[in-house]
Amino acid sequence: MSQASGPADAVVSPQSVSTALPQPELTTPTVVVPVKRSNAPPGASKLGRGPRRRSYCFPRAFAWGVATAAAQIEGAAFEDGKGESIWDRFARVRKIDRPTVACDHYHRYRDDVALLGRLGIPNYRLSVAWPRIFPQGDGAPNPKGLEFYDRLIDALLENGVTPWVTLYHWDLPQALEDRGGWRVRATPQAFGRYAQLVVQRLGDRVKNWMSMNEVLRFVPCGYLYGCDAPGAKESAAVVNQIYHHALLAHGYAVEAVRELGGKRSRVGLVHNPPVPVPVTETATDITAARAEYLRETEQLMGPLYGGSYTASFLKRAGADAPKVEPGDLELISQKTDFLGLNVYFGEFVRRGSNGEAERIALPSQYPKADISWLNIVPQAMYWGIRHAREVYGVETVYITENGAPYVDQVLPNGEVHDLGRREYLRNHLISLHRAIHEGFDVRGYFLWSLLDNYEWAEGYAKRFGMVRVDYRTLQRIPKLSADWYAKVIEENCVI
Ligand code: PNW
Repeated sequence: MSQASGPADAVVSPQSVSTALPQPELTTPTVVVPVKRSNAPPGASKLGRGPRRRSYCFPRAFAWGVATAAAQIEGAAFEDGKGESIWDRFARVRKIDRPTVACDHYHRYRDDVALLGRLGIPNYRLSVAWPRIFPQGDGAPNPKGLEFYDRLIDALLENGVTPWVTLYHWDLPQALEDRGGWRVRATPQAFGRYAQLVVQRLGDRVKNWMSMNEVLRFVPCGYLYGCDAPGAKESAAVVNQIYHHALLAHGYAVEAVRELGGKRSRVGLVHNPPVPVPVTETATDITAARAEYLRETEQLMGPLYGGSYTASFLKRAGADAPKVEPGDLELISQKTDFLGLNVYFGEFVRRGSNGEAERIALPSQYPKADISWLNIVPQAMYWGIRHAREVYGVETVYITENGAPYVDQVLPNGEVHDLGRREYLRNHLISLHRAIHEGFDVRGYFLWSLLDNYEWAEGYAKRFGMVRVDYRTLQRIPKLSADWYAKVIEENCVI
């Protein structure tokens, strides 16, 4: 099947699927140097104008940016009235690194925003800390919390940086966890009230909203395996109900943006589907990869894009299926403006001898970044975008996170030559370019992350930043990848 044709075999009926993919206008390469016959390499004359010097240029309006999250950079965990979050509690109880100071962005935000401006980063994805706004999760808001985000947004705009705001990036107020957390419907309802207040307060300056970050990570890790906050290990029935509540929270956020965000405001979910990459790009392996993608994502994407839980999910869940109240699925499946995709790695899939999808285990020497789960599979960028379109009819996509941790060395001259990260990013951008070139509607890319930061249960040991943070002095040092990325943005091409 040609990639440019419609999702003929979409499995879940999507919101509205046009048959032809839009063809974005790619900017013409800025440097096209005709090769003179005299010094041309053998055979070059057959290429007409000579070799193109720029192969990977992006659409004119493409939104380049970097991403962070409140709990990972802000610190000031108990200042100016902020309430305790489940991460403050979890880290203390587990005796692991705590987010109490992190990058001290709460006090250094002006410098960090000025750095964004200096590097020429036009878009910045941040999150609002719910416990800063509602220290008890609900009830009376904290004026000082709101004032902080006022100042931050104003500073971004003054520096020519467009803010993109995530409403929930995992820092649930501990007070709500104590009352049942995501297990109870009261939490998505409280989230709805929080979303309304934030959209009302910042909506005059913020037009790009993201509801929830990575439901597929915080639910299983926080409530099934216990590896992330709040560290619970619940039954399948409770976990399925939690997924449903997270979807409801997304729905309330969409409603808040539609009602209070003003005309030009846009909203989407940030999703982290596993990405099955077909071992060969043949119809059989692609079909297998797609089947695997559907199985791994239908619990969320069925309700979001099809307005119902799929029959195959309900069959698998059996008696553990979530309880759904009238109106829930309408709230959840409201049309959004884009889907955010966080892409870090992929898994290889082929059609097995029994005709079913088969995952191929990676050999021990397969390349990895400096964290157990990050196998380097740049093709995941392309396939993550293509599967979303072909399986669920997703039209507009932003890459809301992509990046990798490496052990960085500060050289005697103070520089950090993080070429591992640079190659990772560069190869993923080339794969992203392929998707755009084939006509998929990808409008932007956010590098994870601006700064080295608090990598959740992994603490400060894992560095994802394009800017190094010295956790002793809190000094920031842009790495080679930051300078490189700034030039990519300036040229609008992979360089
Ligand atoms: C995302 N995995 O988390 C989050 O959105 C960020 O807050 C985080 O810092 C970043 O990616 C890097 O980890 C993930 O195990 C955590 O596959 C774990 C996984 C994926 C994403």
